[in-house]
Amino acid sequence: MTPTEPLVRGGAAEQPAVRPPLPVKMVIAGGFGVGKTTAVGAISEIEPLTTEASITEVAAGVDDLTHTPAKTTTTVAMDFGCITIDPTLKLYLFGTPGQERFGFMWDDIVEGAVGGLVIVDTRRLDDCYAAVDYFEHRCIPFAVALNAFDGRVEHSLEEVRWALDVSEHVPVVVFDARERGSVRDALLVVLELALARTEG
Ligand SMILES: Nc1nc2c(ncn2[C@@H]2O[C@H](COP(=O)(O)OP(=O)(O)OP(=O)(O)O)[C@@H](O)[C@H]2O)c(=O)[nH]1
Ligand SMILES: [Mg+2]
Repeated sequence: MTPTEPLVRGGAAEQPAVRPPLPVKMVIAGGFGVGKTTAVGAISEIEPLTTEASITEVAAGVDDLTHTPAKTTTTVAMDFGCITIDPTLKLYLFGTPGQERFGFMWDDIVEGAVGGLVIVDTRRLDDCYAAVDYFEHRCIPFAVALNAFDGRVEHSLEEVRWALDVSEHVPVVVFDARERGSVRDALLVVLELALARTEG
């Protein structure tokens, strides 16, 4: 066959295979009610799989709903969604449950992930320490995304960086968990980190 001859001669078997996009697992983590399920739902190209349970009166006494009074459900296992970044890469998103009592599931959810996005509500910084610690201790690349509830964040990026005591290599970005483009940009920051890790 000369170089100018087409690869396809009629038989399907002779057609060059089109590779499916590379599947990449990423975790959306953070404290209770910071917007993890919202973020997965905003970006997923499939109907996201959710495991929401109603917040009972008993749980409402345990979980702080002060800043999210409209919240009526909570994730009890995980969120799942996906987004094709380009023809070569597809992100599979796994959202963690936010409540501490479901922390035992995190290892299973994070297994095999290239990185994580830790969502933070700047009105309740304390709630995200556990998630930040989790990724730091396991040396999993992660970025911190400040969810701009009601369009604003309570502290500057530098103040949050200082309060969380994250290394200068950890990107801190502001985003809106309800906005598809905003979530996409935040995920791309994590992806870039993960790629740099594999190349480095
Ligand atoms: N105003 C505003 N509300 C938001 C934003 N993101 C999430 N919410 C609301 O905040 C509440 C919490 O969102 P969820 O997505 O359920 O939070 P979560 O982190 O998945 O919560 P758990 O799984 O229970 O830990 C919901 O009532 C959302 O509608 C945001 O960016 N701005
Ligand atoms: Mg949730």
